[in-house]
Amino acid sequence: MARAKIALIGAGMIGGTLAHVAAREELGDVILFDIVEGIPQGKSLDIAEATPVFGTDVALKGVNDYAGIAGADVCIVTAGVPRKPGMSRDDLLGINLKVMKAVGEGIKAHAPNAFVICITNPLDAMVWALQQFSGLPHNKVIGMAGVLDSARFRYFLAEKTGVSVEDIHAWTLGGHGDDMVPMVRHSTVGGLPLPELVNQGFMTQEELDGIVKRTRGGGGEIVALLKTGSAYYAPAESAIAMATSYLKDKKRVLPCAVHLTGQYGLSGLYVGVPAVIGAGGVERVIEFPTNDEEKAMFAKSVDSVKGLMEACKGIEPSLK
Ligand code: A3D
Repeated sequence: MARAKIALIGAGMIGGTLAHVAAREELGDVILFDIVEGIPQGKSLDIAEATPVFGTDVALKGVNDYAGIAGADVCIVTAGVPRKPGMSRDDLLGINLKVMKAVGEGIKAHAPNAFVICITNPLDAMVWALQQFSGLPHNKVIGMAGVLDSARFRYFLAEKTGVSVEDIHAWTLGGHGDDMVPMVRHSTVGGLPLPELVNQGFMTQEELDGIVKRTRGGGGEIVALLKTGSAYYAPAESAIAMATSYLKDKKRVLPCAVHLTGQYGLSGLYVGVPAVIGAGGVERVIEFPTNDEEKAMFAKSVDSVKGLMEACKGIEPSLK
């Protein structure tokens, strides 16, 4: 069988890391696309020269023309600009919406059968716009945020409890903003829900509250440290997990920004929820039962996403 073809739209910090990981894991041949000449070519040649050391047989190519992504099975979109200290994700909207238009049209023309994973911020609004600009079916266009936010949550819980990250399952839902919703009651360490961990003395309620707060601000914490941009290792690994679930039909349950059609009482927008990702793209949305407090937090987060969608419509009236 021919190797899968993975197109990475945007060859910056996340795009380059995606290419590195995809090649190292032998996920498929990699096409790196960017508007800047030389960067995708240089990064792909550098990684290709590492394949004899990895021992993986994949081809890598850098391109500046959308014709180069023709026939891609997966497109991962990081094109646009990242945050700098003092900026919110929402500050990126004006620039990145224009980028999504160009990217969506490029995918529509050259890779209409691809499974598309958007990473560009502000995530929930950009993936919603990208789906419309590309015209691809909703089940084939998703956003990466929840896997990353949940990984941060899991890491902080592992650090606090002294339990392996492998035995911690944690979930963040809602929009990818600082009002995201870490699902404390549905997250577990060794099968025990977090409130039970507090009962058993693994951590205090104050420590758990601190972890929830740190998870919400996890992106900003890295931006403040790096000063020149935002996180890229964990975001790239998160998108690779989503692409792998699709390409290998693993049907993993991953928190992703997906198009809702009535689940969680919402429709017509993209927001973070757990979803089964397999060969059919988004195969099913998992609905967590929510109590009043969780419903209120989710509603606040969704309101932020709706506000960004309205701002996008103001800039690009073709969006519905
Ligand atoms: P960066 O290293 O600046 O890479 C972006 C790349 O996009 C650059 O190489 C640009 O040349 C390229 N680019 C700009 N315009 C276009 C265009 N029209 N077509 C093709 N390429 C273009 O940024 P990064 O890789 O660090 O981050 C990329 C995006 O991911 C940003 O919007 C970040 O805010 C976002 N991000 C999202 C998360 C989530 O969890 C959702 C996490 C971290 C970063």
